[in-house]
Amino acid sequence: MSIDAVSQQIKTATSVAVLTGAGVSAESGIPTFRDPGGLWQQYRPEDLATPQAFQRDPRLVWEWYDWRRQKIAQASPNPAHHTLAHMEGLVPEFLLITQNIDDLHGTAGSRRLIELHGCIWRVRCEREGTVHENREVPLKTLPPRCDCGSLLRPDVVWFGEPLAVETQAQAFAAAEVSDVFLTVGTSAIVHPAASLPIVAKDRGAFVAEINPAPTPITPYVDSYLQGPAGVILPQILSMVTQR
Ligand code: BJW
Repeated sequence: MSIDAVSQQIKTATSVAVLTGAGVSAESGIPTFRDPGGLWQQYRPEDLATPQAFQRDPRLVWEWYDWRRQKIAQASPNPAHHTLAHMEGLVPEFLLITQNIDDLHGTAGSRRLIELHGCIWRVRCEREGTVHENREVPLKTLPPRCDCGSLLRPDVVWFGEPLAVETQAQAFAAAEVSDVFLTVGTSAIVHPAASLPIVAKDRGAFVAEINPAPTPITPYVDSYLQGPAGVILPQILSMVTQR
């Protein structure tokens, strides 16, 4: 099915939910995880994105996050982020569910937004569990510490950790009631996020995928639009806003 068909579905929808992944920020110069040259080709997730890795070597983990913070700080939202920010005003019920921690959707103006895997600009005290914003780039002290003396960690979700209960519930509730569900720039292999399009499809939503490469869910979607999000999403928006 074509861009036109997806646009028509959005035009008549009451409820639209969108799941985004690292591919949405690729055109802003932020590396993805699993593409050729992606982060997981250079680094092992076991060394950098698990609670065990942080316990073993908090400095190493923070050096990696500090490097990523520097890259993200220099990046700007691209047409995919801007289009999704615009789209939330066109549909009665809209929720943008991102796996990205870079806050580029927020910077682009998205407000009906949930960050499933946390945010790189927040830190959490290991002892007290308190969370606060920290945008210092680069960080002066590695690893950073809380006023209480305990280690601070990035407020992100690592492998083997549960997602925030309320955030996950909101995402699944939106998938269940959506008329249209878009999955954009994600390899759709990390759960529970990867279950969202399947849940939406099972509940009767029209599911469309935007990605230059097919993923494990491509055979199940109603429309696979092959290409970069920064090109395809603006084309969809332009058709949705056409009289
Ligand atoms: C473009 C493009 C362009 C390129 N335009 N597109 C069920 C089955 C099997 C395993 C599990 C399961 N349930 C849970 C698990 C275990 C695990 C998991 O899913 N493992 C899989 C690898 C198999 N899940 C977890 O551990 C999760 N926790 C959990 O389930 O807890 C349960 C629990 C309950 C109670 C107690 C304890 C536990 C947590 C997952 C956390 C993921 N964390 C990371 C890193 C942290 C954040 C960070 O530092 O950034 O999150 S991993 C990494 O993968 C990151 C991403 O958010 C996530 C998803 O990746 P994404 O976004 O899809 O990126 P890529 O690179 O994979 O794909 C990019 C795509 O873009 C590609 O398809 C390109 O083609 C495309 N693209 N350019 C559009 N221009």
